[in-house]
Amino acid sequence: MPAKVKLYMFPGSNSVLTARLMLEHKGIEYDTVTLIPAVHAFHMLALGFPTMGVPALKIDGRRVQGTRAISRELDELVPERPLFPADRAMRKNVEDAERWGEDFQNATRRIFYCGARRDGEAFPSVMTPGRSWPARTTLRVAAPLIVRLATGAHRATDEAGREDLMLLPEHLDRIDGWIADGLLGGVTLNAADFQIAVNVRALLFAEDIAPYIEGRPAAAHARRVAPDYPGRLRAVLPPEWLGPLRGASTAGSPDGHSAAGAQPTAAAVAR
Ligand SMILES: N[C@@H](CCC(=O)N[C@@H](CS)C(=O)NCC(=O)O)C(=O)O
Repeated sequence: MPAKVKLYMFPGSNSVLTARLMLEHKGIEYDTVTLIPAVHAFHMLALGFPTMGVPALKIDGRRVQGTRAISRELDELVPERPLFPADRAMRKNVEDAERWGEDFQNATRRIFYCGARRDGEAFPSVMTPGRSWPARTTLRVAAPLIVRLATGAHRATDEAGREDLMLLPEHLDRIDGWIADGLLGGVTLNAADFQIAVNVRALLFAEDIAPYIEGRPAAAHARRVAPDYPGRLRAVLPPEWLGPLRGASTAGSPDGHSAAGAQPTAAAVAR
C-alpha cells in the first residue's frame, strides 16, 4: 500500500518549494497542511517536530523535517528517479552541493527579508498567491510583523544581507561551474538541483539582482527546475550593496556587456 504522506508548509517558502518539487519529481501523492508563517513555528513544535521549520513531512505518521532529510527519505520511499546517484563518488558530490545549497538557501532568505523591510508589497507578493482570501488578508495585515519576526529568526540583518550580496557573484560562478561540469542540470535532476535552483529562482524576482543573473546558465537552470515561483521584490536595495554584482564580470550584467572596469568594483564598495 502506498505511504500516506502529509506536507507541512506555507506557500512562498523557498525550502517548501524545494520539498514540493522533489515530491512531484518522485510522483508521490501527498496532502498539504498549510500554515501561517511565523505562527507555523508553534504549530510545528506542538505537532512534535524537533524544530520550528518547514518543510516537514509525516509519512505514515513518521516525522521527517528539513529538505535534506526529506530528499533522502524520498529516495527510500520511491527508488525510481533517484535524487542521489548510486555511484559513491558522484553521490558525495551531490550531497556536498546539496549541503552548500542549504547555506545558499539561508543567504537568499536573508537577502529577501532585507528587501521586504523596504518594500511592503514584497512579502504579500510571495506569500499570498494560491491562498484563500481570508489568509491573503491576514498575511497582508500581519506582513510587517511577520517580516520583523522572520528577520530575527533568520538573523536577516542588513549587515548579513549586504555580506550575502557581496558573496553572490562567487556563488553564481560556482553554480554555473557545476552546471558546466554536469553536477547540476543533468537529464535526471538530483537533490542539489532542487535545493539550489529554487533559490536562484527566488533571486530572479528581486529587480535589483535579476539583471545580473539573467543570461547565465544558472538562470536557465532555475527556470527549468522551478518554473513557477511567483513574487516580486522591487528595486529597493541600497545601491552600494550591489557594487559587488556590478563589479563582477558576469555574463548577466544588465547592459549585456562585461561591467568590469566600467562600474564600481567590489573592493571599492566593500566596507
Ligand atoms: N534549512 C531548512 C529550512 C528551514 C527554514 O528556515 N524554514 C523556514 C521557512 S522558509 C522556517 O520555517 N522558518 C521558521 C523557523 O525555523 O523558525 C531546510 O532546508 O529545510
